[in-house]
Amino acid sequence: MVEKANSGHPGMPMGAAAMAHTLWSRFLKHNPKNPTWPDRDRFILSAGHGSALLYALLHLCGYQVTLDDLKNFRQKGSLTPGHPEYRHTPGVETTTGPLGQGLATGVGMAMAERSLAATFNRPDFAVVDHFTYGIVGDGDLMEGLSHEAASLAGNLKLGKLIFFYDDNHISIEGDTSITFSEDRAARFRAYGWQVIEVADGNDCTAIAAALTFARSDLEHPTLIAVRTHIGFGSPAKQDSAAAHGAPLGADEIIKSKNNLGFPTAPDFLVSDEVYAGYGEVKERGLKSEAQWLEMMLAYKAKFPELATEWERRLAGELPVDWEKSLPRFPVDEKGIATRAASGKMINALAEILPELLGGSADLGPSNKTLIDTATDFSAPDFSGRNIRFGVREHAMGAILNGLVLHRGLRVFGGTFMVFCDYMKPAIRLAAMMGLPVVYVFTHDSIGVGEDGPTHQPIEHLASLRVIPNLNVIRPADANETVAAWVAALQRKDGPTALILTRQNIPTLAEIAENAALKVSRGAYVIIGEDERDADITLIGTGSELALAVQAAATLQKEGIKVRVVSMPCWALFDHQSKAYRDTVLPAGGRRLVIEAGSSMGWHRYAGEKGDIIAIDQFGASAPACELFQQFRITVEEIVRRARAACSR
Ligand SMILES: Cc1ncc(C[n+]2csc(CCOP(=O)(O)OP(=O)(O)O)c2C)c(N)n1
Repeated sequence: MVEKANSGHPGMPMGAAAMAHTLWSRFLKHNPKNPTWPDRDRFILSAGHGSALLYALLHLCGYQVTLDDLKNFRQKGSLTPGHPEYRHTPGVETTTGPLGQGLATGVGMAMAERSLAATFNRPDFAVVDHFTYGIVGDGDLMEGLSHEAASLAGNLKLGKLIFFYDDNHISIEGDTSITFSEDRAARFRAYGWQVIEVADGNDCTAIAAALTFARSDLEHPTLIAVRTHIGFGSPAKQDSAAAHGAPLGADEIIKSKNNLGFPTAPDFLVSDEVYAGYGEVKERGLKSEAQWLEMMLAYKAKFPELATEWERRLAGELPVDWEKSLPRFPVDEKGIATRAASGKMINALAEILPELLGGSADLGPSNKTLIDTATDFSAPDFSGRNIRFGVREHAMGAILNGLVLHRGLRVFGGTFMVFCDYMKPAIRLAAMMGLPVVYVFTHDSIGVGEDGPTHQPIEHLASLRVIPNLNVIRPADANETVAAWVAALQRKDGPTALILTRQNIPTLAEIAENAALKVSRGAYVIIGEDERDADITLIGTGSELALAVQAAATLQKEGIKVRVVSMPCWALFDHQSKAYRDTVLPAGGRRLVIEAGSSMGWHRYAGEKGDIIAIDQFGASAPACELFQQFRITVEEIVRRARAACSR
């Protein structure tokens, strides 16, 4: 495959073939004819650069991946792209390639399995009862993320999580000893994992024995550390970095095939014997799912309500009328912090949506992410809905992806907004995979105050907004916060970041009615809707909208015709019809944007004649109200700049 594509990574697939074959042909519970069977075992190739191995397995097992698809490896439009892509290739459970994320995503899947089992399983009815398997390489284990994820998995005693470690001692720059000399087995044992070592990566009997042993321990996740040889069989390139990421070369391929006792021609040869062997996998898969379906029929008869709930949750549908009893906040000048409004919303939602669970990276009390009536998700109590992620933002991001990928759950994860950078790679994958994860990012600007510039997001809004398919919603008060949650939960095809204040902000009269509809449009006029020929339009988000409203009152007294637009979400606004966008921001009008963050990107909405009040430098440590003065995010500044704009 790699040779034909003239690019890719041959070494990992050649070295890890025996462990993958043993798992897929003898242990993995899956039905290639139905890659979405809910109780299948999950498999994650965390070392995603070894994608050729996964595609070959999918083909052999009878997934909809043909020999021609293998021949088209890495080509435009093929089913077999460079790295595995979720929703692209049947049987690929998650997108991998960014090293370390696959392991953490697997932890999320194993947590989902435990959570759903705790809810739906009954004696003699194992509705959810599967393993989560995967393969990590040296690169995965070098990444800090692997520490975060493995530590949490050990703490949670995720005994049905089993990863192979492709321990081949080679990465791109050569022998791993140049950077990576700790005792990996001891490290994982210290996390609370069971570690099984297999000395010969081609000993299928030893690998099978390790798998059997791993599966018998339901108290500890297992790492099966297998000593492998990158590029196994290649006379010139085995055990060298040369086998990692470039084709071996036509001559070396012939030599390798000779060395391994394979026919040298034709290319892409699968013997009848191999197909016949994997035929049994297909048969077994069909039988396993049929048995499960039969059990589910009996389950449905015995537990009809549970069965209906199971089907609803798997389909990702929200309960009928779920929006009927959501919190509403009275107009109030003192108001409430949007993080607090979000906390009330989470608690209201927890009553309505049993599938909702989540937590924070050790900031639950600050992020207001705790569900008051729920217990912790923990080894003795997997029915718990408060996930304690610990100070592990990156793992939290990838675990959230795994929880959603499994299906059956809706999830959220919180941290201080400034630390969203620690989880960006996982947010990016959620957006790429179209997963409806909700991020609760609180403490959203210099409003953080005394904690100072390290804790005050400046460039973060801009950097989140540029991620394709991520909806970034910065609500302007408590009712917009409720509406933002509604928009996030209604989404099925991508994640949403909620950007919330630490400090109280007024609950505005202009927003109180129909907030959900308004926020779902991304931007809407809150003052001066009929004034299409206004002298100036003020555009605000989050805590700055209330300042714009106050400034508008002053300007109106001076005879200036003002419109005020609340713009909680660029992405939602960009998806509206041109006609709607033109009613909100009529062409040619003067505009002034106010947001306590980087101005980057706002020029698109401010227009040619527009002005932007923003913060393009790091913040400072002081009480928040003094910082808003210092950085000129004030009513006076808005009035001054609006007047100046109108006189130009
Ligand atoms: C986060 C991240 N950093 C860097 C890379 C680029 N990269 C791909 S494979 C690799 C080396 C991985 O080494 P190892 O896991 O030992 O793979 P092997 O050489 O055994 O194939 C690197 C640095 C990546 N894919 N993801």
